[in-house]
Amino acid sequence: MSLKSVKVATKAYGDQKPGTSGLRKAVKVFQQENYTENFVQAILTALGECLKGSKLIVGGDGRFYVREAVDLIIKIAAANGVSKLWVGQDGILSTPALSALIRQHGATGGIVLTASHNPGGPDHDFGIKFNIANGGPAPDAVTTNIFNISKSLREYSIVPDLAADISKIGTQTFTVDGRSFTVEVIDPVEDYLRLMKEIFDFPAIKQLLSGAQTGSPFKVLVNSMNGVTGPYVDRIFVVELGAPADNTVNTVPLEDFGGLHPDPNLTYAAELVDALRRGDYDFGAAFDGDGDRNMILGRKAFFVTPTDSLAVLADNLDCIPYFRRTGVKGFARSMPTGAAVDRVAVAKNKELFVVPTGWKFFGNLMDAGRISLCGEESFGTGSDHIREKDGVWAALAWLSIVQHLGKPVDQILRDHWAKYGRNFFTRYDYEGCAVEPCDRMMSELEALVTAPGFVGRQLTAGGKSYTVRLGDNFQYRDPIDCSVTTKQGLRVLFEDGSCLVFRLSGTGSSGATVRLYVDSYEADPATHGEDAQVSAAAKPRQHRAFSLSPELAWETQCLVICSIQSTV
Ligand code: VG1
Ligand code: CO
Repeated sequence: MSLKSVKVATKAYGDQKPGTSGLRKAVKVFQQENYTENFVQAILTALGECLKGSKLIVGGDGRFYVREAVDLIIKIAAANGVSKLWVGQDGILSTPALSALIRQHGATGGIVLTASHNPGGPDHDFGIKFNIANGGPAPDAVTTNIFNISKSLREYSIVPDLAADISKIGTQTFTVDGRSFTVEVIDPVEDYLRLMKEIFDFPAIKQLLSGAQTGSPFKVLVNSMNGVTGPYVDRIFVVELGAPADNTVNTVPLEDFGGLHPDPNLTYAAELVDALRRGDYDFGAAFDGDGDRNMILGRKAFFVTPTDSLAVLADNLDCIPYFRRTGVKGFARSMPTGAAVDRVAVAKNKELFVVPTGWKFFGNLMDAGRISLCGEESFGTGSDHIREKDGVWAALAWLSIVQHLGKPVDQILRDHWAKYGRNFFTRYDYEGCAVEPCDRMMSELEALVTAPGFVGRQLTAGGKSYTVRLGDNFQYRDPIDCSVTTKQGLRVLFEDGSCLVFRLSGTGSSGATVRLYVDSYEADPATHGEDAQVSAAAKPRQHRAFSLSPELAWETQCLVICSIQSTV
């Protein structure tokens, strides 16, 4: 069938500025006239000379509006001279699977439809993210270009009559403006599964789960929170690794995540935490809406903080076949992430990089072969097998370590702390704040922490004294392309390695979210059994700083400043 593209006049929107991870807004914003069309056109236009004949991967986390968006992307891509799209069946692809597919097919890039851990449904959030040819989120230069194009867009191109069926696996070819345009609908799980099997020793993990290794089954509970990982988890854990079917839950991706907030942390994955507390499971894992975040629990809901998870993985990577093949390169973490991995890097004589928040900052380091493993405190862990963080990969990596060491999760952590000391890490989020007072708070805090004389001050909390080593607004110079990214969060670093960080979130769909990160280091084994949130070292600073209502951004600001000043 021969089809023709048309140009449609549109008015530019001024708010299509991608944040930490793509453009995230309420569904209703994307449903405005031409809003989604404009942004998709801006992404394609930004490809410049690479656009004609380009090949893209398209898919999303199954949330409300993914199908509509996939349909628009197909029609707009066809009109813009894209030659081929690989689309996940029914529009489903986890973020890590999409990253893997870009690399596998040598695609020009990919379009990821997700607002990650933000709730889904007609009254909640949607998002569009562009990933580049290495499989990773577009770096700032690309997203800035997309934003600039979106601000002056006058028209977009579309093939209104192109009807591709994304419910059936197979290839559909169309002739558009005399050119050939192919849509290949693929199984979302198949290629990802193959990659996991190349990375991990599936038979060994299977033996661990079945009990063939130790004489008693190692019982796992995996909760997909009604997000995109469901099909991956069922296939990998039940079909391939032989876990009983009832050891995976919430594995049907739902448009509204069944009303869940698909963010795998102690608050929102309470269902998993409760089940582990009550039951006799050895291991629990939960993932976010798009499958790139993970939470790991041990017996009786023993919580592995992402900061510790990264450090333990770093310490044990060579028990995973992939890393035995590739060798273990350096490690990296985002700036607010606790510094536990830093000590592993020192012990193993590996390079350690500290980058701004957001996975896009790890891509260059991986492409250059400088790092094997990286992570963020926000439940993101991943390696250079792809260029996104990867929830299911993290769970399999943990199972590999448990299998290899022959120790349960809690014991692995205790042994790790005994060897390296422990970082007590906590993050506080103050959501739904007004933008202006938060901006004011950040600029006043910046003045305070960068003032002459701040370095060297003694701050005391809980009877312990901390000397300020550095106060700044974090700036990052990429060691590979030398690009400089400024204003990535206010840091107060102390001489013992403890650290306070304040930053504004870049993933909210409205208003401002203030994040406070507290990382305290304790070498003393007597403290290691404590819960991170009541650690002697961490608690006073956190609670003195933020004892008022989070909605009161201005008061919060006063308190933060008071807390720092009053301890001087
Ligand atoms: C948050 C996290 C950050 C993560 C980002 C995307 O960003 O803090 O570490 O990379 O979400 O995660 P922010 O700007 O709100 O702090 V996801 O799972 O959305 O792709
Ligand atoms: Co996510």
